[in-house]
Amino acid sequence: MRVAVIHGPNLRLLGRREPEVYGTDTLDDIEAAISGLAAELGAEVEFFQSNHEGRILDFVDEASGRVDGFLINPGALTHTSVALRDALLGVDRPFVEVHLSNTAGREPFRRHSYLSDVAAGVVFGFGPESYLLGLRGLLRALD
Ligand code: CA2
Repeated sequence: MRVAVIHGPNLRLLGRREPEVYGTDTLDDIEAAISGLAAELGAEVEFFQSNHEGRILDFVDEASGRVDGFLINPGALTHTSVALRDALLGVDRPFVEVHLSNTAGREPFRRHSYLSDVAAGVVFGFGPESYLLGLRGLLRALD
């Protein structure tokens, strides 16, 4: 199985700003943990991060030809992007939505996701572990 892991806007700031909300791990730390788990589970992973919505939409389309599914932390696009929802629905590959923070317990505008109802699953609130739980769930769904 091959999975593309997508990080949305501003996630490159992880570990450098707002550690009280997002923890102290950097994106590189998180990607190393994902790679380790993927190897253990016999899966291949590739990573993509962009601060640009259109680039993420293009990546979803382009990567869909070579991956079986997506693990995505859409960042703030979660709460704003019908375009990302349409892109993920359009490629006919399952995706799991993950968040570091417990979005249900934060500001009201973070409580709605344009993706959750069409995701194979959603994991939020466990910090970097959300990605690892999400990867396990996605691989199980793909099995
Ligand atoms: O909890 C998550 O993983 C979020 O997807 C993170 C997004 C936020 O907009 C979502 O509501 C929940 C923010 C990503 C930006 O990450 C930063 C990291 C450090 C400092 C500032 C932003």
